[in-house]
Amino acid sequence: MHASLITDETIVAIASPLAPARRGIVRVSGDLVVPILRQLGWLDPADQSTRARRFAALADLGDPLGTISVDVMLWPTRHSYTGQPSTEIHMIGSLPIMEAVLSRIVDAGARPARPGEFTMRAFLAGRLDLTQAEAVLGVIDAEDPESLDLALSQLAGNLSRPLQNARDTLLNLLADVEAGLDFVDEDIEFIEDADLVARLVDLRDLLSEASVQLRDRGDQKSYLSIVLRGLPNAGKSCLLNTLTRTDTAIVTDQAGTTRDVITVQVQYEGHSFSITDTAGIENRSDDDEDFDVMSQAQMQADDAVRKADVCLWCIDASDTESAHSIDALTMVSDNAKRSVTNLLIYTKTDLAAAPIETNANGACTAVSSVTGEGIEQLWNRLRAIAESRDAVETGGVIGTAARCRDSLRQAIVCLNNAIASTQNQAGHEWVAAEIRSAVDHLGEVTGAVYTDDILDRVFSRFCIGK
Ligand SMILES: Nc1nc2c(ncn2[C@@H]2O[C@H](COP(=O)(O)OP(=O)(O)OP(=O)(O)O)[C@@H](O)[C@H]2O)c(=O)[nH]1
Ligand SMILES: [Mg+2]
Repeated sequence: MHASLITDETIVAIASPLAPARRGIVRVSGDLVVPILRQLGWLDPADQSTRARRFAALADLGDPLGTISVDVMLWPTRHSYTGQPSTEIHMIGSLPIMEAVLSRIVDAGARPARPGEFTMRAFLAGRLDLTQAEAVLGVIDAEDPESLDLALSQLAGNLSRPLQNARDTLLNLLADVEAGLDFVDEDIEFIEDADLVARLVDLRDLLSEASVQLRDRGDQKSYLSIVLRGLPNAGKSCLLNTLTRTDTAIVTDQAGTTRDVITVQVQYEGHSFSITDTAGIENRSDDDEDFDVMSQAQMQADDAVRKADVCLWCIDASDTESAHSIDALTMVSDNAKRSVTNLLIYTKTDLAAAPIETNANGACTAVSSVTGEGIEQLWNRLRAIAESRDAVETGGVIGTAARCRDSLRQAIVCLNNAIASTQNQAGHEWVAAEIRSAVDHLGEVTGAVYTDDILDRVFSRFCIGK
């Protein structure tokens, strides 16, 4: 059994960020909460109230910290987030103080919590279902407004509620079919075949719709966006064409060919990428006749870099002044969005006077669009970035979507089998078996049926204190 499933121990953790802050919170959950507070002298033994309440207490933290005043929130009964007696001790957000409070509580009988253990208890107490528990994780992890929105709406149950209803309807249908099985000799039918098929078809369509919604969510950010940036004539457009195996971008030997940003989608070994070509980096003065066009092109390009996951800074290896161009590029890349992965790409290596030094981790790659040299290495590097990003996202909302979609797909297969069995008059025991597996698969989505393995995967990703 997963260790965190043992819920009769009282657990404690620092629940606020482990950094100096105005307020710090230490959270405790379990049957010993009230005895511990009494033992530490933070709760008056005469106070037997069962109401949730908030009060001030003096915490003696020993030398050198002395006595500090803390704010105690107490849920003495099972009406709490975790479904157990719980308390939160609020204090100044100083790490040594939070740690001292935590160790006093451990000395009094609690044990340090494992990651996600509070949320796990909330789930086991029926306060949350699995999709909501994952949504809590999504809220904690959400990096951008869209994933935060998605996580919050999942937390509100907009995904799990309709599926929960579908599962209940299926259970009723199953009861009807199974009741009929008991009376098969008497030829009593609790549900007509035509009615059964109609109801199964309705449910299947509902699940298919949910599955499409999930796919849209899951695919929202499943591609890696790459932008090409560099001085005019660096070979960016040529590289776009090579990477996408198209002739999308115009390539000429004149500097300043590309103006508009051009994006091409491409698949490489099962990963989706979008590659964006931009105008070369140029400083124009307002005397130039195409100043407006150029400055708009620069703005569009900067915007593309801000939105991208990876920026390929292209440097012409045949350009003897490339050292100078590196300076220019470093400057620009410093200004670019900090979460973008910057890779240095030497282009036109077939024209380079001397071999280019690249580094092993792929942060700097030498390529030639003419000979194809280095293109595979570049792809490998991009694929590795896509994979590591997928791994991170599987930890969040996208992971929920993928897991739910898989269970939904299996539920739909079962319902299709049930429909076919009914239409072919294969016997209601077959139909019942298929409906039962569909119920189980739907249960996996909302956590009504759960295995240690799923729980482990979901909760081990939480941070301690959540
Ligand atoms: N030999 C060689 N020539 C290249 C290579 N890549 C690009 N070129 C040439 O370099 C010139 C500029 O290439 P482009 O791809 O248009 O350069 P760019 O960076 O898009 O230029 P702008 O759009 O003006 O900013 C063209 O004449 C290309 O044929 C390469 O790998 N090897
Ligand atoms: Mg170009």
